[in-house]
Amino acid sequence: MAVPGASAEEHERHSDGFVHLCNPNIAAMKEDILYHFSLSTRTHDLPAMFGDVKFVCVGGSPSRMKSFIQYVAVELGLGRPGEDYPNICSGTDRYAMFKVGPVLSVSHGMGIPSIAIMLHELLKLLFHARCSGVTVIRIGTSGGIGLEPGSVVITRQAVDACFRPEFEQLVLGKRVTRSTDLDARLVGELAQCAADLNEFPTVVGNTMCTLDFYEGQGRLDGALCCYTEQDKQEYLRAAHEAGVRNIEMESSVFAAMCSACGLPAAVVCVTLLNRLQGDQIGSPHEVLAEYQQRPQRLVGCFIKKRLAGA
Ligand code: R2B
Ligand code: URA
Repeated sequence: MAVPGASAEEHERHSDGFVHLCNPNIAAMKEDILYHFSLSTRTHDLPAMFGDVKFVCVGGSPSRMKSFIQYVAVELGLGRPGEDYPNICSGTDRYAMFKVGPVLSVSHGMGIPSIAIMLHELLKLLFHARCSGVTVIRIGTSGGIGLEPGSVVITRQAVDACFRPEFEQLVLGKRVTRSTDLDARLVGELAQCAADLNEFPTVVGNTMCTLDFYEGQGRLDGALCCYTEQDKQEYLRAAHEAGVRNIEMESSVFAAMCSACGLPAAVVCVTLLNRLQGDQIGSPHEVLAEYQQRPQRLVGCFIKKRLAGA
């Protein structure tokens, strides 16, 4: 079953800037428990806590999302270096969430199932909080194809392991396919920020989203491997031919869910290695730590520019 593209009516509904859940059941619920955030509409005043959110940045690790909020607080003149920000989801260790001013930073763990659970609850949180005009950006790490390690990729299109711009999920035992459209205007704005910053190589390209880090990304160094170096090279070169410049594990469902709920979304990932040259991530810790700050710096610049109305 393919879910067709948005109708004119749906488009109109989406362009009012509010979050539109694609679920008629939610409005009828007396209480909505966001279990994996340890938040609820009964015990928390979500509009008061989150109503002013305009930018949501999501990324894999809790510590990276905490350091992002500390970085962005200083950049926006809303905090001092080293200032501490409490984890809003301290009642659970599934995800971590931090906020400063209009910016929310949330961890999502690794892989499609983990980010999908987080996104269901995040989209409902933004809906219950009556947020409007929210932009969502995933900042993360990836493996590059034919790029110098440390390059940043702004995703034009998230594609699956067959290079299709689709996210497929089994719902009630049937295949449901959703498109993985990302916001073209956001891509342009982020590319402009990268050019203004001029601090690291940045490209716009397709991002392949896989179900696994090892065999799913054609690595030869997992516990299982049923192909040769030549097979791997052919696959990665075919991906490159299809416009793929990096590989990670969350972009497709991220794009599909944000787009379905009417939220402009972008994916900005740094590449930790060039997969045409190897599989192991062997750069020193300090080098990798600096690489991981690159998407943060780019998105920090974007938020600052947006808030300045530029
Ligand atoms: C990038 O890095 C993680 C795997 O190491 C995964 O979450 C991803 O998308
Ligand atoms: N994350 C991935 O998913 N793949 C890589 O190669 C590196 C980081």
